[in-house]
Amino acid sequence: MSQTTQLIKTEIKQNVLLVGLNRPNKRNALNDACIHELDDIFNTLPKDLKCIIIYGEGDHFSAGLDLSELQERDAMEGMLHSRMWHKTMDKIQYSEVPVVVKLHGACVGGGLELASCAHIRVAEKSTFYALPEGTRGIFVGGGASVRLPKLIGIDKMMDMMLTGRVHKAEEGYALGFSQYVVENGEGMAKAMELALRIGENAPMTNRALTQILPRIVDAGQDIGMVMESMTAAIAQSAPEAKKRLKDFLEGRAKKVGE
Ligand code: 1HE
Repeated sequence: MSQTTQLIKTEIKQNVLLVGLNRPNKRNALNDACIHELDDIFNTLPKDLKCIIIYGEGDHFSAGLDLSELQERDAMEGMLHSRMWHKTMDKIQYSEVPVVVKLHGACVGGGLELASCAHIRVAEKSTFYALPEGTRGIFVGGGASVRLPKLIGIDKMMDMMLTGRVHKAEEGYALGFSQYVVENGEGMAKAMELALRIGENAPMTNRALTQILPRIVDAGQDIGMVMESMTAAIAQSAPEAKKRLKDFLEGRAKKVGE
């Protein structure tokens, strides 16, 4: 499967869905139509998919919200617009299969909000992170208030919003923006390597990670522990888990680190 609309490219390679933001001349600024297309893609994921990689065409991952669409909205429209982003970003965060995002160039504003929904972030050294909302006189609306402090801490987000501070890739890696940082031009190969590795996991484990772990974290200790026990019990009762455990005990499975 390979499809290019004006705004988003999709292609499947080895059961990995590649989703390319495709407005390079607008630095992959995300207009409403882009968000609707992303929403459609996550509503209709093909069967047997192992992983998803989101990336940006051109020199940047994404310049964030398409600011040209912001000018005419009243308060209610602004609220609905933000909630529309939330709905789509939630679908990405709680996706049936894990999402890897490959970053390069600008990963700012709504682009960073999109990247924050992914489960693995691979940043090329050209990547830079910023929240220009602070200096544009607006506020984040795509979920950054909730997701970003979990990655980098509220104080780092506060600094970015208040002072316009920009973090480069390697510093961003140390701060928690990405789990991987690679040389320019090597991000897609790394993302694919990770996607294929992720795809070897039992689907139940991957679902537990994308759909349950973030909710356990949000639930608080008491409820979270019960949710963990239930998830552990369900996961280990699956035939796939029993087979994998048997394979290990009989010397057929990889050891840790192999
Ligand atoms: C855009 C946008 C955009 C570029 N909306 N059109 N985000 C920002 O505040 C970031 C704004 N963008 C930039 O700071 C720069 O464009 C970049 C640093 C990302 C890249 O710079 P550069 O020199 O490569 O590109 P450029 O010349 O600035 O932009 C090329 C074109 O893209 C130009 O249009 P053109 O018709 O004159 O060619 C720009 O106007 C256009 N463009 N970024 C619309 N963002 C859910 S709430 C989220 C809230 C936010 O995300 S706020 C943060 C918005």
